Amino acid sequence: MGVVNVTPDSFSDGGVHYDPGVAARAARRMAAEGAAIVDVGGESTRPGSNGVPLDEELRRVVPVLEGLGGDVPVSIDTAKTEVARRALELGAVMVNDVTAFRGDPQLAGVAAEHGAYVCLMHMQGAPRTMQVDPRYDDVAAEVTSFLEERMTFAVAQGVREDRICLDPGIGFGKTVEHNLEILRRLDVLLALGRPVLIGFSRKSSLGKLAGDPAATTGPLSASLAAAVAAYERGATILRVHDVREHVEALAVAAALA
Ligand code: HH2
Repeated sequence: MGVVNVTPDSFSDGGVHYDPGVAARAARRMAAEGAAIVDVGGESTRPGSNGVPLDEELRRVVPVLEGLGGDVPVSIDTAKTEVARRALELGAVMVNDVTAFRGDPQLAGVAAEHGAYVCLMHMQGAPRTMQVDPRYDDVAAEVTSFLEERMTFAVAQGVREDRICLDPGIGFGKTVEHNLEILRRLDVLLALGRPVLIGFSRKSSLGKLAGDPAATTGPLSASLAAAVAAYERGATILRVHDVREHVEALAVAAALA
């Protein structure tokens, strides 16, 4: 899954794809490089962020979807029903909601109506404060039971279970150690029987592990290592900013598997 952030302020690529033409070209390039799906988002969820109003989010993402004209499989990264509805009408095939339908419960019904794929992600707290002091007794078990409950909710709203993938939400209310523990014990989440998506690409934990305690992003080298490790532990969807490099790394990992 390639990432196209149509935002001025995303943590690693803010502003790069803010122009809709540039964003659509990036999405096409990612698909050509081997991304099976491209995740288009108009709202940064980086630690400390406050969110954007509906009209601004629509203004960012709608021209990108129009520019793609349904040529590239698109996942819409949003927690807002209206944004998801417009995106699905314009050909998006998946809804990626980092609130797992808690932000806007009606979003589930809209995804169901369109027969869309859905990604449900775990987050402790909200982006503005989630990294202040995240705590768990057992992070793998707590993330898994949360996602199991959200999956039950989604299915009750009409989303087909076989359309759902689950994401432990790397960096969303989690310390470096929590993120590592989730990957080490990914089997706990995999036991729910749904495909697992991991988004470790460029996240600050990787920069910290690579030696900079004040890092706010992580390098490509560390992102590749995390993606391969996640793949080897059973993740089948990797959300990444640098598609070509990840496709190459994962091709080698797959050949060795
Ligand atoms: N991470 C980000 C955004 N959306 N969605 C899922 N399912 N999983 C993730 O790990 C995930 C996500 C944050 O990364 P990015 O989009 O690059 O940054 P920002 O939120 O600052 O736009």
